[in-house]
Amino acid sequence: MAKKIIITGVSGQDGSYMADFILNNTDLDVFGMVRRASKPDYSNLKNALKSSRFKLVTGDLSDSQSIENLVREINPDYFINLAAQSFVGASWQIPEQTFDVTAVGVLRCLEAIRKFSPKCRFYSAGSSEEMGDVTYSPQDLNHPIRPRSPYGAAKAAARHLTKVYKESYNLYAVHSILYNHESERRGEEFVTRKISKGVARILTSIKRDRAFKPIELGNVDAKRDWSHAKDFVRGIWIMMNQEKAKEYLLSSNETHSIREFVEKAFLCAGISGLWHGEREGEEFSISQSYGNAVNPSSSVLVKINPEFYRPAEVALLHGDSSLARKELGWQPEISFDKLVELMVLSDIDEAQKSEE
Ligand code: G4F
Repeated sequence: MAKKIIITGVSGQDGSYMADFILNNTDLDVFGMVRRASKPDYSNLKNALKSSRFKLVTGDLSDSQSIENLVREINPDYFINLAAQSFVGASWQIPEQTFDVTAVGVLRCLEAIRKFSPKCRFYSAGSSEEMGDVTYSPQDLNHPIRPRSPYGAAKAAARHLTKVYKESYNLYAVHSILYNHESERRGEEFVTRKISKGVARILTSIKRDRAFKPIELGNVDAKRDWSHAKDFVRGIWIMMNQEKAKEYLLSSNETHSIREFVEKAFLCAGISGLWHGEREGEEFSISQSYGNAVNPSSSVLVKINPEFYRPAEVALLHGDSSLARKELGWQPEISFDKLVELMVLSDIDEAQKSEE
């Protein structure tokens, strides 16, 4: 009989790439958990839904009964939790819901596994947001936990819970620190996708000689360690198939500012810009002539909007994934430049199709 895996958050970026990876590289049956929704969005699951080994099941991390029922009925060999309230910015507006889903949700999964399927291997995605106000760079697993957001605090709690359950009940339970990971499937509220979608929108306007509005961003000096999500799901699967459960950290080992992401993203669309002005008045404007194509009323590509500042910012994230590289033989295959290019070209393609 084929082995079985439950993946939570399966319609999101990480969950859908994980489902694709498992379907393409193993013969496991995949049970993708989704929340009930009146207008479900399964656009990331176009590939997975074609497979007879893929099944959608309904469950909710905030509902222990639903998790217990799924674990009891499916009796999975693996349970990969990629669901969360994952938008850091929103975690100040909905702190309780963030903590309930992101921290207590992990506890509900661990309890269900302990009670009904103790041999099942459990994984839960942790975050570099747990590092928060960093004290050194690059950060490794020894870095102190200093979260700066309700989201980061929830992920830190989930990390402790996973360790406690692993040690108390001898479960194969892994929480790994994941630095930022993006893709063409990234949610549009995250800064990278907001930029790549904005670049595609602006390019379309320039080509059609239409005026355009700039992309509005918050703190462009924050630095992040970005990888492609596909590289991370591969790393997670390697972690899940070791002799012993162990915590790892996945990162590109590079750090880049939002500012740099903006510059590269516009260059991928053939648009070069220059920063000018200071603080809230800073703008990124077109630095070259596009002949008649540029409407003189719109040359500002990016402007700062303090509305997108956070109550507390994580200024710098820069990971050190040398342990995972050494012990798991893992390393990212998609560079930062390639990641930016993939995202921008995919959004340009989408923008062009929607104009046709
Ligand atoms: O893209 P972000 O919203 O991602 P953030 O906060 O780093 O969190 C992501 O990575 C974590 C791992 O480190 C995950 F755990 C988490 O689930 C998520 O995937 O923001 C990145 C940076 C921040 O410093 C933010 O202040 O971009 C800055 N930023 C500047 N302007 C903006 C904007 N972020 C967003 N979302 N929107 C802006 O307009």
